[in-house]
Amino acid sequence: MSNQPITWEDDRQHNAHGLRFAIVVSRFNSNITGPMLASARRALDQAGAGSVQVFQVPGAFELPLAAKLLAHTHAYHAIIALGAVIRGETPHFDFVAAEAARGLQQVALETGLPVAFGVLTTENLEQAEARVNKGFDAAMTAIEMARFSTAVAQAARS
Ligand code: INI
Repeated sequence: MSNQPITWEDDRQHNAHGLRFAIVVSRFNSNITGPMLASARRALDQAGAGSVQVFQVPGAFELPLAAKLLAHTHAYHAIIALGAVIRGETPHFDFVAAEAARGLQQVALETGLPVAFGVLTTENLEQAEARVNKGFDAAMTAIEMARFSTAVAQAARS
């Protein structure tokens, strides 16, 4: 048996031309979510996104409902949810973080619309500050999954 590592073509494409995105961002910890929003916008701009609309909600707990309402408009190819939940600052960290993650995944699975999980969950502010680029990563994931979704629809038609 060969000891060669398994290799494959990396066929991710981060071309967002013609694709429409909604970003929903929480105001809680806006010193973190503001830079996350900027980094997500940078990724979408660089990829040539067709349109980007930004919506604000109070906190990470509200992200799933906002994502669901946006999904039901059928106006977007993907949604990017941005938030920051910092353990040091809240006794209900676990509830807020878990419900944001569970709720956003539920929206994606129930509606079939890609929802990128750009919610930082950190022990303290310093860790959050070091990871604001997660907004960029979430936007890249949204682009890749939006393209995946349109590719599946095309394949089904051919
Ligand atoms: N919301 C956050 O986005 N991050 C937090 O760290 C946080 N803390 O610390 O509690 C937080 N709480 C608010 C929550 O998301 C809701 O807005 C609130 O409970 C009202 O539903």
